[in-house]
Amino acid sequence: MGKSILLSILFTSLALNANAGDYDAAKAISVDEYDTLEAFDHKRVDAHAPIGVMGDHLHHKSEAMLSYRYMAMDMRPNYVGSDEVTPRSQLSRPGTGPYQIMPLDMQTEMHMIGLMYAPSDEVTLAFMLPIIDKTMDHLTAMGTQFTTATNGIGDFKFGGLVKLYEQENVKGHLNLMMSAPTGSIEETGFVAPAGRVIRLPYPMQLGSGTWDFRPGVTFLGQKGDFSWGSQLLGTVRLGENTEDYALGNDITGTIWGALRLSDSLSTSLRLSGTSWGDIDGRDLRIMGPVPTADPAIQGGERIDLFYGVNYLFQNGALKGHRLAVEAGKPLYQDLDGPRLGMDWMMTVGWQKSW
Ligand SMILES: [Cu+2]
Repeated sequence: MGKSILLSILFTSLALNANAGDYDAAKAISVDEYDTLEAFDHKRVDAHAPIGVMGDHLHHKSEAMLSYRYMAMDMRPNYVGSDEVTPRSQLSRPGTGPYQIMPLDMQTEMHMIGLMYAPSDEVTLAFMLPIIDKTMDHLTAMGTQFTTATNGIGDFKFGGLVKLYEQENVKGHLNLMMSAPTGSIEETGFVAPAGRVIRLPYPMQLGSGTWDFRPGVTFLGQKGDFSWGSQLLGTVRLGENTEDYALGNDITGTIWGALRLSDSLSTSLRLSGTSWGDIDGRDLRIMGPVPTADPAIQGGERIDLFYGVNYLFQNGALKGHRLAVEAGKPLYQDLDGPRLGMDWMMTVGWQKSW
């Protein structure tokens, strides 16, 4: 069931984008009908997507925007397929089963600094630098617990958003982003059962280690106090990293609708479906009787539902500043596993353009 919903989200965001591309055909409809459509308003509060969506809008020539996002997520419990499993049910004594250590939960916090600049009306350049903080708690077969933590900069993203078309109240663009391997993939930590400092498993590393291409297509529309959008975005790993592996490719489709409650305030609902692959290759320094060290069980798919609020200051010293928050929970997840599933995600952001 979950798989068919995931496929329909991916398909719908693709179909909406493809349809939007055919918008020229709308010129065939009567001028009267056309006149009822107002031009897309780039300044209204819901002209920006829910804050959890990246690369959602273009800027006009010579405009720049600075943004800051704080993102937090909590992962728990463990899943095998779409079933929750207890850590204890997966643990066994050495020699009698694969896992003597199981993750209990994981917290990720990210500070994301973004810069956008439009050299023309057709192209907006975008740059993003994440600073990441990760913590994971574990249970051992002996019944003891221990925690590992990593922090530092993640992978620097850069590229362009290229206008496809803009027709009355509907517009679309291509996302052509790259991710540079600036995040560390050599993070270590003291692992109590090993009794020493070792390289930490894949989910605790800060970057992919590879150059990644992140292509996508985004579509936005407005009508009256309602607005909507969709985005299809993928990650393609270009080669292998220095430790002889590549994280799985991924694809995310998302669709949202927003309601403008006033000039300052809008609220949104968003559905997102993601599918990502297993790790290709393996880091020989990442070992251990723990599922996070097995490259072949890291893939999965998930459907998330988000609720968001956008606020745009209309007066005073903060006029033109945007604040937004979005929080979400999975509706469904199917993980190769045993692997920690998502519990909740949240993004708070600030944006200002000049
Ligand atoms: Cu912007």
